Formats: sequence, structure tokens, C-alpha cells
Amino acid sequence: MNRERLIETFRNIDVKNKTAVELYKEISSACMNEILSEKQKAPVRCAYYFSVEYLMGRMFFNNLLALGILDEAREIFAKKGFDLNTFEDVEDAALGNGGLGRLAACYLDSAANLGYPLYGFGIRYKYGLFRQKFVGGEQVEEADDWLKTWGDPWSVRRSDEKIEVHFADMTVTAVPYDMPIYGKSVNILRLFQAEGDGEAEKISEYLYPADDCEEGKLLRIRQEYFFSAAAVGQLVQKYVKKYGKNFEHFPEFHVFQLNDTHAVFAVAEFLRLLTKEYRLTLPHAAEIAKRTFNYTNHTILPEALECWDVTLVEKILPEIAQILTRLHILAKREWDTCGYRKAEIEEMSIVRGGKYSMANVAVYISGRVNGVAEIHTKILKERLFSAAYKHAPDKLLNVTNGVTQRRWLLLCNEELANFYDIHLGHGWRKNLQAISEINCDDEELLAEFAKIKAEKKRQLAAYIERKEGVKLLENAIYIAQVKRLHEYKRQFMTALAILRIYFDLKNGKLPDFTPTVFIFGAKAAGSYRRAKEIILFLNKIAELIANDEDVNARLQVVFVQNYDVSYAEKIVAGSDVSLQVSTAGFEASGTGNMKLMMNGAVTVGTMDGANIEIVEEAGKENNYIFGATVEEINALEGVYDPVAFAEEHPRIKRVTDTLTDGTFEDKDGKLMDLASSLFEQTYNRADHYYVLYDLLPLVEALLKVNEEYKDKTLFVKKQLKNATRSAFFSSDRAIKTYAEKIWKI
Ligand code: 26V
Repeated sequence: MNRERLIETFRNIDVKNKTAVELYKEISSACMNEILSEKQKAPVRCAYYFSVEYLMGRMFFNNLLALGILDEAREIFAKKGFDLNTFEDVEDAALGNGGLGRLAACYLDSAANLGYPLYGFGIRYKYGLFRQKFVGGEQVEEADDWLKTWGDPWSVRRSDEKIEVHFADMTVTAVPYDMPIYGKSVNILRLFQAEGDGEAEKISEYLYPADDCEEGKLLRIRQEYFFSAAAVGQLVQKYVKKYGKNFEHFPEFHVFQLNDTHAVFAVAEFLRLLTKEYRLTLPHAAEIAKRTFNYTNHTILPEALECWDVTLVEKILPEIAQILTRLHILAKREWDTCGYRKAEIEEMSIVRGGKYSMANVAVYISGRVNGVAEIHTKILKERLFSAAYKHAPDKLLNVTNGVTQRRWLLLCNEELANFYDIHLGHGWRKNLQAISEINCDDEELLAEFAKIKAEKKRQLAAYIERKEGVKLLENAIYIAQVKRLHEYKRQFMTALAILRIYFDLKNGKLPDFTPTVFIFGAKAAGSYRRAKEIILFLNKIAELIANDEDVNARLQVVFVQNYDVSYAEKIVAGSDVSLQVSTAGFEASGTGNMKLMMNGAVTVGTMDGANIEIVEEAGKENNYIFGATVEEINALEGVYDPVAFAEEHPRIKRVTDTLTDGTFEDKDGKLMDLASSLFEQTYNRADHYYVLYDLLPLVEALLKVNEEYKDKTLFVKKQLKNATRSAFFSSDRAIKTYAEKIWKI
């Protein structure tokens, strides 16, 4: 890219009489011209990332930063009287749900910056994850028409590379949109848009359509097959054109990474092409697939492990169903001859109870299967994939997640980045490990860091005031819990802990309480009733506290609307404390925990997911670990009785009673339903996630934070320790591990 030329173009852009949208498109396409002019030598061996989610967030600032012209661009346009921050209104590309989608985006960023050839494949949804509003404290969902106002100047439509995807009842055209990912190499995220008659276009309309009915399930299957088949189809076509029909060498040039099971149809399509079009035998094709595919598991929640009814797949993809069933037989035969036990074969089977287990397809065919944090991988080895692990121990490995410091430090916390520049020089920007050289005992550094944190808190407060119309308490501790809303993440437990603190404040039991603000951000899946009830409960608590003169100068709760990547950038930089309180064993890794740590938040958390590794790096003494461990949770199974437990602990009962005693208006019984999730067997056992069991330890941990925060130097030291010990959680480290251990690129 030619920097001078781009700057010259910027200088020549006339800002007068142009709308912000026009300028956005003009500046963006000037950058795109430079990016696309970069001639790349196609590397021999490439890695391909298959994911239904990519949470790219806003591309503008990220790309200008990557091009190394963000500061200069700001200056040039400021002189013309145009503030680039206007583009903070540009909608996020929110083609994902949460951690899994954001991880994909971080990995693309790291791979490009390190110069690894990693190409992403996915779906170009017309509507991203819904926009969230609160009406009367309840979540209301609106379609996220992300292309409507600002368009998508960061992608190029490639009609010349479209490909047809066939279903029994329709043929769909997959049209690629390529988004260059700029770094040391220019990689590409290729998202396919579905085009064709009638129902065809529905395939790329929505992210995660509700799949609680047959129609929804069919649509999900179509989506998954659609992009997987388009990607595999193109790569196989290109290979044949270049190297002919001998597929022996295919794995030398391609390595596929399945981001969870959503793209497992890629396996079936690959086998279908090789057997039906190119006449290989299934065992031979499977052997080539085994050298090509790898799989990352991102959750052990049974309800999130995909299984598709054989009959549904047969209905719209008969050849694919046939391949999967034949693969099932092939795998069984293989296991039989290798002396696997019957129970093991049952556990690993591709067809189970009339359904295809997509995880089992992935595990069978993949060369390497990985978990995303040490504890998660251990659980995969011991529980979920124990039979596979027993017979092929080398197949399973851990790659702890990471986040890109370019977005989650350089971009969202310029002040902290400057601090590192001043004290370390610029070297840390290429090698994050260098930040661990900051001396956390140096009082001057501590004072500087404290100032930065205060400034980021001020910025966050200003942002929240603009977005939500709520003024945050000043001189307060900012505690953030930002993540998807799910029962296992236990936002509900935090809600009850806040109520406990509220009552203690009212009773005068906490005379020296440091003012505290709890900041929540989360979307609840549209069909997830309980998650929505938890949002409502938290909003009601926020209101109760805000209207109570006795406490509202010391305690505040704000649940921000439409939490997304851009909101996250503000919150992770401006928080003192990171809440990571999942039931031990349930959070595969978490990545928000890493982003907050990188910006100097201390963790109040359970020994779960990557929290364990976070406190290993930053020191347990610099964080607030509480609650039951995995072993303790396992031991409680079948023994724990939440009804008796609440009776024994009046401090718990006092707060759970608020769900049913009229503290809050509850005309339609939503809070009542939340209470029943604690005390009755519903779709899960009573208090399945041990909310009550860990509640008082959480309150204690929060009060300890509150106490220790008073000693500013001590607390800031803990924060700086966390920030400067976060290098391990860079996605650069994670991507290097994938590249070296799995992809061999
Ligand atoms: C999906 C679903 C869909 C059906 C309803 C219940 C449910 C629950 C969870 C999920 C998420 C599945 C995969 C996922 O997003 N996992 C997240 O991946 C992150 C990146 O590895 C990781 O940091 C998070 O801990 C993990 O939850």
C-alpha cells in the first residue's frame, strides 16, 4: 500500500456539501483501493476457517489503524472541519452472537498481522444479531438492517466467483462478498450471500433463526450446508483445475478449521464431491478428509451440541444424508476392528437415536480436536470425548483463546497504549509480551495508570449518558458483567448479590461502603424466556435502587441497551472490575474476561474457563476468586437441595423472597418463574447452576473489593498487574499455536 498516495487522496477529499454517509463511503473506498492494490503471492498451503459467526464490529477505525494512518486521517479531516468520530455512529457488522463469533474476528486479525494465510468462510446475513431496546425493562428485538444506512464499503462483491448449491427442492446461488483483512498479509473473509428464486434468499437472511420447529430446523440445516458446500465446492474446483483429480495432495495445500459444529456439513460435502464426482471410494475420501479437517469445540452444554434428525437431512439433502450414514457404518467398522468397547462406540457414534451427532462427525474426521481453555480441554478429555481421547490421545489438545490487542487495547484504550509507548518504546506493539516489563511497584507509574483508568471511566460514563440517558455515579467503582445472557453465566446470581448489598446498605450494615456502579450488557436469545426474565429482573432492581434516596448515592445498576462490539470497546476500557461468575465447568473459556484484564480490570470470578489461567498469570492475590470448584460442583450433584439451602440461610432467603413477595410488580408472573427456576424442577433441576450455593461467597468477594478499593495504591497495583500480565491472552499467541501445532502453515 502506498501511504503517501492515500494521504494525498485524503487531502483531496472535499468535505463540503457532503453527508457523513457520503464521506464514510468515500474515505473507506479510498482505503479499499490501497488495500486491494496490494499484490499478494498466493501461498502454497493455506488454512481455512469455517464459521457461521463473525462479529467484526466496526471496520473503519480498525482498518485505518491497520493501515497506520488513523492519527493522520483524524488530523487531515479535522483541519477540514470534519470529525472522524462521527463514524462512531456507523453500525457494527454484528454477524455473530457472542464469544465464538468475536473469536473468529480476533483470529482473522491476528493471522493477517502475523502474516499467516488464513481465510475465513461464512454467511453474509442480511440482518445481523437483533438490535435490543428495553421497554418497561423488557427486551424488545428489532431487525438489524446493518447495510441500510452506511452500506458495506469494506467488502467487494465477487459475482465472477459465484457457485451453485443444490438442495432436493431448490438450487441457490452463493455469491461471495470478500472483506480484505489487512496486516502483514492481506487475507480475506469470504461471506456468501444466498440468491435465487422464492425461498432461496431466506437462507442468508437471519443469523440463528429460531429452531424450535421443523421449519426453523430446516432453515438452519440449509444455512450450514449452504456456506460449507459453497466453500468446499470452490476449493475443490480450484484444486482440480490446478492439480488434476489426484486428491492425495489436497491436504498438503489445505487445512480446514471447523469453528464449532456449525460447518460440519463441509465434511459431508467434501466426501460427497470426492466419491460422487471424482469416484474415490468412501474410505479413501475419508482418509483424505482426516488429513484436512480439524475441529474446535466451544461448549459442553448438551442443549448446544448440534444433532440433526436423519429424516430432516434426508428430506432436503438426500445425498448428504446417505454419506453421513455410510460414514457412520465405516467408523463403526473401524472401531470394531480396533477393539473399542460397545459403550465407547455408542458414545462416539455418528448416528444416535435417529439423529446425526455433528460433534461426533467432527471428532471422527478431524486430525486435531481442541478445547479453548485448559479446564475446558480437560473436561473434553474426561467427559465429552473421553472414548476418542482414550484411543487417540494425541488427537485432543488445548489452545486457550485469545483476543486481539489491536482492537482491545490499541483502538479502545489509546491512553494505555501511549503509556506503554512512553515507558517501553514501541516494541511492545509487535510483541505484547514486553508489557510484562512494566514495574508495578513504581509509584509514579501507578499514579499514571490510575489517571488513565479515571479518564477511561469518565469517557465510559459520558458514553452511557449519551446512549442511555443515565448519569453514572462519579468516584465509584465500576463493575462490569458483559456477555451473552445465559443461566450458566449467572447474571441472575449477580442480581441477587446486588439486592443483598442493597438491603445491607439500608440496614446500615455497610457504613463505609464505597459507591459502586454495576454495568450490565447482554442480549438474550429471542426464544430464551428465562434469559429475558433475568434482564427484566435486573432492570427492576436498577429502578428500585435509583428511586431509593437512602442508597442511590452509593449504589447504582445500569443495564445498557444493545450491547455490541462497539459498546464493549468502551466498557472494557472503563471498568475497574470484571465479573466472570459462571458455574464452574460451564464456561468453555470466556474472552471478555481477557479484554477486561488487558485494560486493567481485576476479576471477580469462579475457577472456570480462562479465569483459571488469568489468575495464574496475574496472581490470585491480585484477583477475587470465589465459589465452588468443578470438583465441588460435581460432588453436589444429587445432594444439593436449594430449598433447604435457602431455609438455612436467611440472608439468601431475604433476597429470593423479593421475587414473589410484591417487592416488584409482577403481573404476568415472570419473576415468579425465575423463582421457580431456583426452587422447582422445571426443564432443569432446581437451581441447576448453583446460583444460591455461590451467592453469599459472591457477596463476600464484592465486599472485599469494596473494602480494598479504598486503598487506592494497593488496588491500582492489582489493576496494573492484571493489565501487564495479559500478554498470554493475545490472539497472536493463540494463532501461533494453531499455526504451529495444527495447521502447519
Ligand atoms: C449456543 C446455544 C444455542 C442453543 C441454546 C443454548 C446455547 C448455549 C450456548 C451456545 C454457545 C455455543 C458456542 C459458544 O458461543 N461458545 C463460546 O465460545 C467462546 C469462544 O471460544 C468461549 O469463550 C465461551 O466460553 C463459549 O461460551
